[in-house]
Amino acid sequence: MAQKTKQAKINVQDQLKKVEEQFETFQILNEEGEVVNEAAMPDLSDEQLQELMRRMVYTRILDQRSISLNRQGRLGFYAPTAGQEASQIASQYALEKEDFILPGYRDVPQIVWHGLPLWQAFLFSRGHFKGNQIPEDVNVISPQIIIGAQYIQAAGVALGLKKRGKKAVAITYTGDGGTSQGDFYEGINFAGAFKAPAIFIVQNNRFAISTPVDLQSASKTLAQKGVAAGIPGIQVDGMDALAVYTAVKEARERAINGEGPTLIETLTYRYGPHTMAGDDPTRYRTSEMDNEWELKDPLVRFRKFLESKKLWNEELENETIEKAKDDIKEAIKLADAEPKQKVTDLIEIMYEEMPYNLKEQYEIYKEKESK
Ligand SMILES: Cc1ncc(C[n+]2csc(CCOP(=O)(O)OP(=O)(O)O)c2C)c(N)n1
Ligand SMILES: [Mg+2]
Repeated sequence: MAQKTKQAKINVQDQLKKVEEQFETFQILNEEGEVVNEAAMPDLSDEQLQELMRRMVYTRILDQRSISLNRQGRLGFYAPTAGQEASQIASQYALEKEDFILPGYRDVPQIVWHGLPLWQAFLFSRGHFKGNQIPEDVNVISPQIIIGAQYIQAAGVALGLKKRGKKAVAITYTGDGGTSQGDFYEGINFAGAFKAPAIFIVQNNRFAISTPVDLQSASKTLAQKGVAAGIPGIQVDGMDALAVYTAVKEARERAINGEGPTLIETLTYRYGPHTMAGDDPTRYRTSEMDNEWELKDPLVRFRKFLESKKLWNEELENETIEKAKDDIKEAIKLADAEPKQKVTDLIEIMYEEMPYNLKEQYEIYKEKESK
């Protein structure tokens, strides 16, 4: 005989529902490029709006060229970015040069726009150590491959900035899958406890390789994971450059005013495969889903918005495309001109003073490489 469920004394369903309802998606531009939230419009000049568009178009070309260079065997590791431009480029655009970026493997565009020369980004892709020798005045670290690890590092960098009295933030990125990692929770919790000036971005592109986000977590939104750390969590339309920009800009202001970190979930989509190492998205995504997301495209939407203000046209678009292609050609030439890395290079750059066991190996390799 089935047991009768006892009347619960605590309404847990209601409690959870109330929390979930707090996380509405923040949007400024709809899919048609129309302003649907005038009050939230960021304070950007016409030139700044054009620059944001220019960077997104440029980055789309960089993605297309990187994919083809990878297929030609001229690049190594590459994680495609098309579809995620608003989430990536508009979030970086809200930063200042003194802010630190701690990227994941898909976040190469943000560090390039923050100042990493493109030829070095190409060398990073090839696994060449010169790709990780970030110029002194560029506040970025190398892209992290270990999912979520950069969240902890960002909390530390942010605390360091605070202790030194800097008016700057540390921003880091992970994916929807990354929010299942222990490092994710440790990072946001630590930053929350110390009111560290950090911005934690979760680029929710719906999949962790082939695992859909609703199998990844029972959490209705990923933004609400901030609640447990006592920090604000915001869900943003990640295909809307103006919404992403505004959310990050405000998070930055709160952070440098001593109000602590923010978690920002950007709802986005990667059009391409997970990486260029053999992933086939048709095995886990339907073409209906792809089409639905392509209608939300961040470039199409922002282009419509700018065209309605007479701030964008075909000529500007083509100029940007040509500039991107020229820069990429030049950068790949520079990357090719870099001498092939040797084992002795790796030993030389590792320690200020070489330990004795490495010295022995160094001599062996020096001898081998001289032949
Ligand atoms: C700690 C760790 N576990 C597993 C992997 C293998 N791995 C690489 S990417 C990935 C999926 C990540 O998905 P998500 O966080 O959603 O980011 P996305 O690739 O979609 O941008 C996994 C499991 C890894 N790199 N690090
Ligand atoms: Mg993902």
